[in-house]
Amino acid sequence: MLRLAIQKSGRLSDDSLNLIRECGISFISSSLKLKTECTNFPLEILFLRDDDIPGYVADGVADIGIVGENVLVEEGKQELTVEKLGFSKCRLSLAVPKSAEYNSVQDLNGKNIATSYPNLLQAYLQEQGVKANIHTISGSVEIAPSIGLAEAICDIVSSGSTLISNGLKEVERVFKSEAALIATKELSEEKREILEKLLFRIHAVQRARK
Ligand code: PRT
Ligand code: ZN
Repeated sequence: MLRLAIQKSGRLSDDSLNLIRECGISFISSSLKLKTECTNFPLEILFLRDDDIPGYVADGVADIGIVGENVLVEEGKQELTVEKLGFSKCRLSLAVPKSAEYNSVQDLNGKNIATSYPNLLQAYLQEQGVKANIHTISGSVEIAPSIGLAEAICDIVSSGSTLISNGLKEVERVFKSEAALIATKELSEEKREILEKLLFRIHAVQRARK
């Protein structure tokens, strides 16, 4: 039996479960259960916080998982990637108050930037030769400029409407992300075969969607 970790409840959950269902795999899901065994395929599903998924897969507690590349790369676990899945597309962007004068990323030198993605942001700033102070906060990043915590933020953007409603404008795209299938490094022969079967079905679903 192969163990798959997916997000319990959030932006990845529905698309992750739909993908499994479209693969013809049946299971009973209840919002109270943290794991479920599929009835017609050797797969067990664990429901976790998305941030915990790369660690569980790296440690082999789960064999495979579905997680956003933003979380995966932030946690330094991109080597677990098997393939991109094409949903939950978003970007990690820098934004400043819409009234702020902004010409280039160099304007962020010496500024305070609030983010939940300090590693991705640091790598980007370093590449651009910018030295800024990164303030790591776990949520509500968009309010940081209006409460005086930072002059800029670096957060996930999809439609852009959250930035607009908080009086911010997107100025740089730091990282492009989508959901990815990840797998632990050491899979037994038996589990590798199940993964191959699952990938075969995923590819068929993806072809049918095109
Ligand atoms: O509880 P748990 O820790 O599992 O979930 P979470 O709250 O950490 O994550 P969740 O469910 O919000 O997002 C899961 C994953 O979905 C992220 O890691 C991304 O890979 C992906 N994703 C896709 C998004 C978005 N789109 C998105 N729009 N993650 C977050 N957002 C947020 C963003 O943080 C901002 O607050 O939505 C807001 C911006 O949206 P727009 O459309 O207004 O631009
Ligand atoms: Zn999370």
